[in-house]
Amino acid sequence: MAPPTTAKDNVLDAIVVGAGFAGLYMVHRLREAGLTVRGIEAGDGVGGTWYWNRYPGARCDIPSLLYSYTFSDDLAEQWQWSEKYAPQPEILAYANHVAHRFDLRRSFLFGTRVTSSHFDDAVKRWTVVTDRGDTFSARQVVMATGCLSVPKQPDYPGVDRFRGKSYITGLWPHEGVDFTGQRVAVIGTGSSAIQSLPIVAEQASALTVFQRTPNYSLPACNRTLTAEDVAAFRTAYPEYVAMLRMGQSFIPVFPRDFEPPQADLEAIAPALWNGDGLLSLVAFPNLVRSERVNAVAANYVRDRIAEIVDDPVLAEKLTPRDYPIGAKRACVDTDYYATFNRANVRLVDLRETAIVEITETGVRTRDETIEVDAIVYATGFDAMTGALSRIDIRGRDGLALNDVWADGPRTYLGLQVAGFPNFFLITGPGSPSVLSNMLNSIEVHVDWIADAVLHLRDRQLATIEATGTAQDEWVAHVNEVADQTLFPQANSWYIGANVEGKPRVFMPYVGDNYKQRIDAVAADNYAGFVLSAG
Ligand code: NA7
Repeated sequence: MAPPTTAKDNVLDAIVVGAGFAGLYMVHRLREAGLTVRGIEAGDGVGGTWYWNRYPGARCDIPSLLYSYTFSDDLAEQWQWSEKYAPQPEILAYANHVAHRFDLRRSFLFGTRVTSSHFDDAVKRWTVVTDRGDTFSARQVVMATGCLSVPKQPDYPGVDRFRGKSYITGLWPHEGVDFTGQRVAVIGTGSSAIQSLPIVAEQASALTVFQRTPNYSLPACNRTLTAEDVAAFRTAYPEYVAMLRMGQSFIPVFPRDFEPPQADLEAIAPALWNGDGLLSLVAFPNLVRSERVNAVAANYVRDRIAEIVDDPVLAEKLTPRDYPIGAKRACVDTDYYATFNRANVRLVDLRETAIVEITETGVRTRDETIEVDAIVYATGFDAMTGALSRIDIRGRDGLALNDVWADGPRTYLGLQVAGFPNFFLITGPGSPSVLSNMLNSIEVHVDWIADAVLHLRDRQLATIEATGTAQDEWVAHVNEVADQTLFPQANSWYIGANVEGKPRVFMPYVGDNYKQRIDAVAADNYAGFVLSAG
């Protein structure tokens, strides 16, 4: 580990935690504005979730042309995606390209974790400490720590006893893994498992999949991007960016109270199978608000599973029945359901049995022991709050963020927490975040935060801090709009249900016109925030 930085470098305008897409752009914006900024990143390189999630088949579930920054026309012009849904190595290469192009690496400390961040009211500055002994003093702290950056650690009895190889999808070895000829267990059937299983199944001699909840997955219909695809996107690009800047979606979305007759819905449903993936769900009229509409889409997917999977009993086990489609993040796959037709693939339904322990040689359920050479834990993340809860964050008067959030995260606009001046979240709870195109939401937040910081600087103000009242009202609004949807009906990571003991609170914001709202707040002299001269 490198020695701590020297004291002369350590008094800064801003600290940015994380070098994923959010941290990279945040550092760029603040540095361009002439601020002194230090980024701190636990990994040894940029890319965030795309640095860690190197499991086979990892790729984005939003089309690559849209899963791209829009802040630089030159960047958009130069970068060429090869596939409709880019694979992880290419997305990581994109992050590296951005870091190189804007010379961002020199502002980051890599291989370094922030352990604490405390606000000192006397000097209106944050003291940020890292695991290698650095101490920084910063006016602003921006947490670009990601929504899916803390993988759940397997906690079955006996996990450490296993003599084969164990892997966590979110912490995949950089050198890759070859499962050829091995007996492999994969635990979990979320997006990471659904993307990786078809590839693991081709290599393994035997693959056993442990499923707790069946998932809705839509076919990616992934393919190489053609010159025509790229040209069409370039033609539409100015309009696309103009819509984003106005806070509108480029994806055609029906008005929320638009409920076509049953026959029309059934005519729309096949669009779920055309490769638009999550965009086809977003475009489905009133999908997350109407049980009747949702049932049409869900039944369409259920029928496709029955068609694809040869064994009807197995097909039924793979079919989600007890939660609405889209209420838990749907997946986008290549040959996921068909993989279960292979002779070397077996499903263990954890609704019929349970994993009792991991033994030295395999996985023991209530009914049998399945001997394996390798276990892949594809069991998800402590989402949205996990990275923040692992840092000792204290605001005014020593107030601990973990105490404030003991019953679930509370923010104003997803951007700030009352009692934590000059402390910002990017794509935090209470913002659209994981229910939007993350690259777009990151840009919206980074621009808003950068503008707020520059607003303070230009007026020689010391702090910006959300008021408790504004925060209470926002939290009530976030809950109210979530309660008008079907989202609370699923035990998803959106609601913290996948982590034992985590408060059950719906975290993303599902209301309309989010960007217009936060822009209006800024235009109204940061209504709901207190700006102080210090
Ligand atoms: P997810 O979507 O949280 O999936 C995790 C899977 O692991 C899911 O099927 C879980 O079942 C299952 N799980 C979690 N804990 C256990 C235990 N203890 N035993 C058995 N099964 C378990 O994470 P992913 O990494 O796949 O995807 C995360 C996001 O990355 C994804 O949504 C995309 O945005 C990209 P459950 O459904 O909780 O019953």
